[in-house]
Amino acid sequence: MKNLIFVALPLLVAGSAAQAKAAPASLKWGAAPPSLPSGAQMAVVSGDPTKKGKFVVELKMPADYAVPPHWHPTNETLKLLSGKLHYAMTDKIDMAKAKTLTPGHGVTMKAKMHHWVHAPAPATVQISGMGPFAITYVNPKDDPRH
Ligand SMILES: [Cu+2]
Repeated sequence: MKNLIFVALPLLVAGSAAQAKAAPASLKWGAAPPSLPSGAQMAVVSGDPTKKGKFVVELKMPADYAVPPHWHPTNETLKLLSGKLHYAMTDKIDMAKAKTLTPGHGVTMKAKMHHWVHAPAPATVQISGMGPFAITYVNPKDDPRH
C-alpha cells in the first residue's frame, strides 16, 4: 500500500502540470483587432501575431458572429475549443456548403485560400500560424477597417 502512494503522487503532480499548460489561466482578453468584425474578444497565448514568427491566439466569438470571406498570406490553423463553428472555402457565405467544427476539431486554411467562418452560438477558437497575421477580405465592403 505504501508503495502505491509513492507511485501515484508523482503521476498526480505530472497530470496537473500538463493541465496547467493546456489551459493557461492568465490569458489577457481584449477586443479583437480592427481587421476583424467587432464583437469578438482575443487573447494571445504565445508569440505575437503582429510580428514575424509563430503565434497562437484564442478568439471568443459571440452568437451569430461571422468573419466574411477572406484570405491570409500564410497558413491559418483553427482549432475549436468550445461551441460550434461553420466554415467553408467559398467566396460567399453559403450555409448549404458549410462544414461544421465541433470542440477539439480543427482545420488548416492554406495560404491565400478563400474561406469564411460563422459561429451560430458563442464559440472559442484557437488560431495559430506564422505572423505577421494579415487578412484580406474577398469583398472590400466586408472589411471592417473601411
Ligand atoms: Cu481566416
